[in-house]
Amino acid sequence: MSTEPRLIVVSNRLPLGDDPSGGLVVALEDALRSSGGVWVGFSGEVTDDPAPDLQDHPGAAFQRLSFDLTPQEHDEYYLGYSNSILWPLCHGRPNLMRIRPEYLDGYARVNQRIARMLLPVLRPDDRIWVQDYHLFPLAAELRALGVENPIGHFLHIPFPGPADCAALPNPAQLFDWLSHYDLLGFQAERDLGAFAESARQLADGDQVAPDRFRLSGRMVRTQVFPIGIDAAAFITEAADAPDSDRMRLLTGAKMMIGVDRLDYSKGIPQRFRAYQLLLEKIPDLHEKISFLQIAPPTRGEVEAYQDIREETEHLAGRINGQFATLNWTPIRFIHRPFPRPVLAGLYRQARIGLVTPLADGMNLVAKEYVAAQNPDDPGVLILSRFAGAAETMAEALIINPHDPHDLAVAMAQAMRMSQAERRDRHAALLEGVVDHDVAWWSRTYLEALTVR
Ligand code: GDG
Repeated sequence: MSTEPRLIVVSNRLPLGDDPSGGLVVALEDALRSSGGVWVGFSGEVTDDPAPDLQDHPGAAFQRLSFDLTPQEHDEYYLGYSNSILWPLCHGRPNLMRIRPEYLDGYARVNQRIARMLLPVLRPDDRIWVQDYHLFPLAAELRALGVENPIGHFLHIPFPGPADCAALPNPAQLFDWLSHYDLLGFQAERDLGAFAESARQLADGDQVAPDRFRLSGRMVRTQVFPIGIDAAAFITEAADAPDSDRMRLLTGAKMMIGVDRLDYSKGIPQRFRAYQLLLEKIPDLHEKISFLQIAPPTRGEVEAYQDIREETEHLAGRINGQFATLNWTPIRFIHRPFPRPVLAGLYRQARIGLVTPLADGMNLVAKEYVAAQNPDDPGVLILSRFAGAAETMAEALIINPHDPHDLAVAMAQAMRMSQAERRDRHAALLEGVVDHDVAWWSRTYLEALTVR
């Protein structure tokens, strides 16, 4: 039996038992298994009777506390405040925010409800680890109920700078919520810097040490913990991927791949325009390069997501109309998810991995693409400087996604890069992905949370 204090993980969405597990789920389940505890989150069900449900996790030494949302809560807390205010704000798109007072009410109410349902399962020495922007107020709600346990927060997306934070109806409130945590974790130095600057300018925050802030009269520790993937598992999955899942390219073209939820932060239209420019400028590449973009749907109820879908479909159609031949489709745009092992095999087959977000907390696709490569004949990662991953993946071709010329030049460079250079860059990237995997991330975070 472990002597560590128990762990309570709270995330917006509880992973489903039969989820194709991503690295984050595996790492958090491992941490829960080693110390025991509870994973708390939304069940995914929208119902009129949202009673919480506590169950043992099948075959493991921890429990799951799931709750449903009412239709109103789903609209106001999830689609509203979380994804129509905080998401665009944190991704530098305050113009896409839809500010409505009822969104804030619903967001506060759901966080309060989660705090109340957590109270009866909490033990005095439990550590509480809150994930992401849906749950900023949770520590304040728990403290109001008398909870004194260590509470940490990890933000998976970028933290907004002062100019963007100022677009919130009440910016100081965000910092007041955050002041109730013991530890605030960020993906990148860039986010810690933005937090420090915004806290100073908008909430009288006082940086008393490199990793310590006085906020609303309380002390909060801050640290950067770049998230990783389950590298060992992904390397095996990609190497074992069956040939039958491979993409058949009639002309023997080299494949370029993009894999992203269809989100306006991911820079998909910018990527399409750069590809169009490449094909216009270098006709020699016709039939030699083929672009596969997998973009499963997400948050389709929010208007900005309907717009991005139309824009991307339109662009893909135009590029194919302009350049396709009887043997060659320049771009395949697939608006559906694929199983993880198929993705792993496609990454391995692709000569170029395109990760070009306009803003991104980390971007795990960049790390998955590197892990999936054959080290003897690896592909080239093209990475936006606006992904958190760019801070630790300098051997990628780092580009500015707003500049189609810069991106098209990188595509051409990747197409003709020598095997020796590809191997050197890949070896350096792979070392970082393996050393700083998701188990390292959760271990480092929990050690920091435990030292109070
Ligand atoms: C947030 C932050 C941060 C994608 N399509 C399919 C599929 N995926 C998987 C990818 C990858 C994951 O989804 C996407 O991860 P990202 O990191 O790219 O992006 P977000 O979803 O926006 O995540 C981000 C992350 O949190 C972790 O902290 O890195 O910055 O925005 O694993 O492989 N998986 C399957 N089929 C698909 O079609 N199975």
